[in-house]
Amino acid sequence: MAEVEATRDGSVLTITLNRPEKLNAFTRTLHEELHAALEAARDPGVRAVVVTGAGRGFSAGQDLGAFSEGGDVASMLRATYHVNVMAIRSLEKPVIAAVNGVCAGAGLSLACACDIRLASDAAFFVPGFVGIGLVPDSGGTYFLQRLLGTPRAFEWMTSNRRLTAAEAHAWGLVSDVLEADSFSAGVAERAAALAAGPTRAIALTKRLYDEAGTSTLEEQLEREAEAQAEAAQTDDFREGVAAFGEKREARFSGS
Ligand code: T3D
Repeated sequence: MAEVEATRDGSVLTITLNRPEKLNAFTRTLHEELHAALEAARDPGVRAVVVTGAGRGFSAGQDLGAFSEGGDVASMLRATYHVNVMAIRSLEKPVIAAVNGVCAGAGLSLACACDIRLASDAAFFVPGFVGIGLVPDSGGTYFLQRLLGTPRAFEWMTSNRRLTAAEAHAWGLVSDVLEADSFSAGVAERAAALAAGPTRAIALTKRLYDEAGTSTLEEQLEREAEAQAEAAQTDDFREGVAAFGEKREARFSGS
């Protein structure tokens, strides 16, 4: 059975981490299959991506049975987690982490690398790393610092405290909490809405927010001007303006 499954529904690609008996903990194979699925997500017909987990877990992070103790940990991280985190960030379309359940360690980092996090009310979040004497990796310091601020991120990641979905929402770690029973349907609705949006403008917005963290105001104003010049050349911009004038819903094509 594949450790990652990718399914297409219209212009939404859903990538499911699929080792439910181990809470979708990462193995080499899972990394490789996730990478292949993220490559497939580059297809122009895909306009929104969902990453989720099978069973009661999103992901419990590194498979501790396949742990690289004594091995070259840094090289392993570079060759696996880094590649997939960068693939998500460079993907020119929105990526939703649909956190269906347990989310720990590098699984938490992966969720934070996504553009939007939606949580099931059955989900919970555990730092994990400190529990086994490690530091947050796979972007865990980068993304959590930006999402939560340094004091809260540091306190949480060094406490190993289990956070409920409601607490994660109150902290701003997830955008919304949906009922477990209707979680898949709720995620599908959000993903379809994003996929029906002006895909190029959404991609440019993603890039602008990534750059904003390290830009000066002057640099960022210039980047916005350049991105807007690009967005203004799209069919979706023409359609958006026409739809406004005709008092109807815009029908964006993603071009
Ligand atoms: O060198 C390197 O690899 C560096 C890279 C590091 C990246 C990291 O992600 S480090 C952090 C690794 N993750 C963890 O430390 C979390 C370990 N898991 C847990 O603490 C707990 O399982 C959870 C808090 C996530 C969930 O607890 P609970 O009670 O809901 O479930 P459980 O009963 O502990 O787990 C269910 C099964 O999944 C169980 O298997 P079993 O006994 O039924 O056969 C458990 O062993 C398995 N499982 C859970 N997490 C992992 C795992 N198996 C392998 N690796 C795991 N990470």
